[in-house]
Amino acid sequence: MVDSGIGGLTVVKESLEKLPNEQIIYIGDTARMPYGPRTPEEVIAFTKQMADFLIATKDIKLLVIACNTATASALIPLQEMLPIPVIGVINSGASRAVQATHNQKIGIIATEGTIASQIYTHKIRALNQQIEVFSQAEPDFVKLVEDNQYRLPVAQHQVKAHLQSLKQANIDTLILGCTHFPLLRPFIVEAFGELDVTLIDAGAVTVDTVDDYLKAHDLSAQKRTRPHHTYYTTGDVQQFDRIASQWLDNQAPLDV
Ligand code: DGN
Repeated sequence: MVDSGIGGLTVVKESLEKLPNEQIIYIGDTARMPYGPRTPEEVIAFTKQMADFLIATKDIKLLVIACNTATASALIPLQEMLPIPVIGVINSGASRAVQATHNQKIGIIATEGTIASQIYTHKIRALNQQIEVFSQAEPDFVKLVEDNQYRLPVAQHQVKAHLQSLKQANIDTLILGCTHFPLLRPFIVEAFGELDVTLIDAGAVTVDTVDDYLKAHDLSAQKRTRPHHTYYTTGDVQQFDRIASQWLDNQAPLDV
């Protein structure tokens, strides 16, 4: 599994619950994040480097691009270049949101790269042309998470202020189109107040797609005693370990 930083850990968390027999090897490219403002060529090159490392040294059977920004640019190129199956987070998030909306108004928050690609809008419209899509880039939210400020009042205020326009748009479904954003979920829920908005965690719903794929291709791991998971970061190991242990509720030190 790869991400630009710690955001993909939201996908890891879901995988640990839903796919307990699978061994996870994760890379967060924290040293080169954020990916949001980078060119598609850079994002493809960085994602390919991580994938090559995992294939060459860890013999992985499937790659999950646990990052919307990287999925938007690199999913198709990597599916063509790599010898193993590659699953991204956008298709699953878009189709789950289309199933969830009743008033045909879907909001998307993501990085500037994902929003600029318009990939969510295209996927949603391909499934249902009647749906109105309201997209909003939220690069500052990624920083709040990576700086470990995601539970502080500063995050609460920013989230509330930034989501006002989506609240006024009367959406009933919001795609968390960046794998960092589920860490801000309590503040996002609070920002919509009395409005009943269904949050779609694109990364988390992707785990169901991974499960289906593994079963359909007879690739699911056999039940075994506690698979050993490994986490890599290209950045600060201690900061990564601090946030990862906290988010994954891990009492013992992680293998970072
Ligand atoms: N977590 C990443 C995503 O889902 O788009 C991007 C974070 C970033 O690099 N800006």
